[in-house]
Amino acid sequence: MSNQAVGNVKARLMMATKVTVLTGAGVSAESGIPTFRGTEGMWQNFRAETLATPEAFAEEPLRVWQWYDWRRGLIAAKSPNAAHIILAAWAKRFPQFRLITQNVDGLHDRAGNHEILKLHGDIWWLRCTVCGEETWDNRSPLPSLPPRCACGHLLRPGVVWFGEGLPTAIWERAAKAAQDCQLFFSIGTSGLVQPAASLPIMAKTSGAYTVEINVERTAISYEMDEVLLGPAAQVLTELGA
Ligand code: BJW
Ligand code: ZN
Repeated sequence: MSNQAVGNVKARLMMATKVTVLTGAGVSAESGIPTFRGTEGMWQNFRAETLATPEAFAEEPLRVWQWYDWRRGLIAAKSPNAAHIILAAWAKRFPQFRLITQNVDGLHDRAGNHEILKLHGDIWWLRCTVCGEETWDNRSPLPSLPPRCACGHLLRPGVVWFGEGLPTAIWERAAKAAQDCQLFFSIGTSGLVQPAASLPIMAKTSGAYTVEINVERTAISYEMDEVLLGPAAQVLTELGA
């Protein structure tokens, strides 16, 4: 990451009024939460592709719930890092700031961001598979697995699995936020999972200056105006709150 590249982005930040940020698992890596892909990308020896699916839950709800309960415990013991904290400061700094996240860990909330566009849901919400009732439950571990709704049926994690559609209203707001900004940041995401990975491209084709922050180049780097290579907490600290 060159000083000139950081200087370019800092100058853009000084001028900007409309900023949109998309985050992925890499933003929480420095909090000690594993990412999904790459060499470190493993959750208790399982890949998301094998457990984060409706088929896996239909076949083995207990096994899927054991994985989520374990992850909830791990996340509960971690704290937001400098990257989360700077993004919370940016929400106050820019007249129009939109935060879109693929993360389900709730660390952006804990850092102080509000109105987060959560594309893939939230691990602290549970949803009934039959009546649809949603409950927020941060008990860790959960008292019994798999958890059940008051109506007696299975609860599932309130997250979006492969093959499931994203919440429509949130997706529409995220697409609008990508299309209506001057500066768009893609931070700590591999850019492999759709439709989230299309947001940086939507921002660019709508005229935004696009910046990627990641420890390595990704599937979407070639589309970005600037690629700042480095850990998100360090790069965002250099860009400043
Ligand atoms: C750092 C760092 C540091 C590390 N600092 N950086 C074929 C082609 C195209 C699309 C498809 C296809 N086949 C199927 C699809 C669709 C599918 C998809 O995209 N699949 C691809 C994998 C091929 N998408 C879907 O199914 C989505 N729904 C959909 O498309 O609906 C329409 C539809 C309906 C019916 C049928 C078909 C389509 C839903 C996707 C849901 C994703 N869910 C998960 C699990 C959420 C719940 C949970 O957590 O358990 O979401 S999967 C997982 O991936 C999770 C993440 O949010 C998501 C994205 O991952 P992310 O955040 O990018 O993490 P990583 O690990 O990939 O990358 C981390 C990055 O950080 C790396 O780049 C590191 O270098 C970097 N890094 N440390 C900065 N310190
Ligand atoms: Zn129910």
